Amino acid sequence: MRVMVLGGDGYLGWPTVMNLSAHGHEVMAVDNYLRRNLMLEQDCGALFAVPTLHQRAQIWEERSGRRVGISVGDLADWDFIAEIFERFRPEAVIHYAEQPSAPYSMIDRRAADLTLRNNLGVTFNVIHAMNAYTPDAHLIKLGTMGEYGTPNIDIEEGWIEIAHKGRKDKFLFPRAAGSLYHTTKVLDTDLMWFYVRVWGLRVTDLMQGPVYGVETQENAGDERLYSFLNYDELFGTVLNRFLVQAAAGYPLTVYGKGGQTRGYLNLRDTLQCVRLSLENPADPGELRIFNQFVETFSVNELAERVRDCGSRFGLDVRIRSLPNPRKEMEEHYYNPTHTGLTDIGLQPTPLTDAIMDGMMEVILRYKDAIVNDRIFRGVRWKK
Ligand code: USQ
Repeated sequence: MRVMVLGGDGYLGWPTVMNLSAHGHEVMAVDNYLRRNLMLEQDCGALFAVPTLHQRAQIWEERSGRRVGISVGDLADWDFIAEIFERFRPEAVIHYAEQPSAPYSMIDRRAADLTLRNNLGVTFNVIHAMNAYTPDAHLIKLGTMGEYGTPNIDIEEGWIEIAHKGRKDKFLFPRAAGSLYHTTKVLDTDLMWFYVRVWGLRVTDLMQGPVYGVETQENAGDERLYSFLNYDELFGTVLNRFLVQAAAGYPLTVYGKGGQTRGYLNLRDTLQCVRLSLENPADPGELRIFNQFVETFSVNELAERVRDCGSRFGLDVRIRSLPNPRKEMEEHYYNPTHTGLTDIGLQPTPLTDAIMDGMMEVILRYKDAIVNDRIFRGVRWKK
């Protein structure tokens, strides 16, 4: 298929570009380097330098013999997005092109404004570009499990049937996001649901949990094709952060009581989920929602697993509870359904000791590049 990957430079975007290319799809990666620029602006460099998109495409072509298209520009700009849609005419669009950090969105008014405008503005333009140029194409949009929050009932896969005063209907599962970033994903879902109803678009919305990992089938052994490995408070996800903290001898930064439970998945499984969604598309007029994670852990459980991993490498890993800079429940019920992706073929990659040790080996190679000051700065949800 002809597939456009929006946000093709990101932590998930670039591995997706290579994965789809390796599976024979014709891929165009689009990005405006927003994440790179925010990392520069906030002094949040990743653990190792990552080549530009054009350089990555060239390295990928040398390695695989496959060519991917690159387009650098801002998808919030209608002229730019209209031009690339008209030229490439995608059969499917994978939309990752959003400011992805919850803490970034909570820094101040300016960061919140950028997050809101960018995320909603891009989703809005993508919907309009698809309707104008490729109305039959399939939109695969990255949402987040954080759209649901942590309700005291089981979380269904996107939808819930409600019986009320003797009548029944199906609704989007109630949302209660925990940051402005997560709230933009809720608004994205509503925007897409509206246009699915009125224009009959076909959409898959992936409610993804925090991702960990760096090596995939396509980049194994070639560090030039690795994804960003962020360990800073803004752009690093918790397990990646804890492994880097362990390598640096920095006590693991458990926020509050550490009972916060989320659904996690390996980067390799993100690639499977996105490709399976692509190859088994939603129907026209359907908003299909999958809960995209493999297993749940509390922050305390992850910290203990990282401490055990560290001891296998002779590291003395300490765990420290910090006052929680976020506003979130630290002890709660959490039982989300997640059968949709396994039904279409996901083969989960659980978090084994071997997987953790593989990540630790990569991180230890770059141990000297870790800047401790980047690890914690305490962006508070409420000032
Ligand atoms: N946490 C700590 N210590 C840390 C970092 C995080 O205790 O040093 C805790 C957080 O308070 C939270 C949990 O670990 O309870 C997960 O935090 P995270 O930073 O890994 O994840 P989050 O900010 O929720 O965002 C990440 C991605 C985001 C995605 C989301 C899925 O950055 O793009 O949407 O995971 S979910 O968490 O299910 O909403």
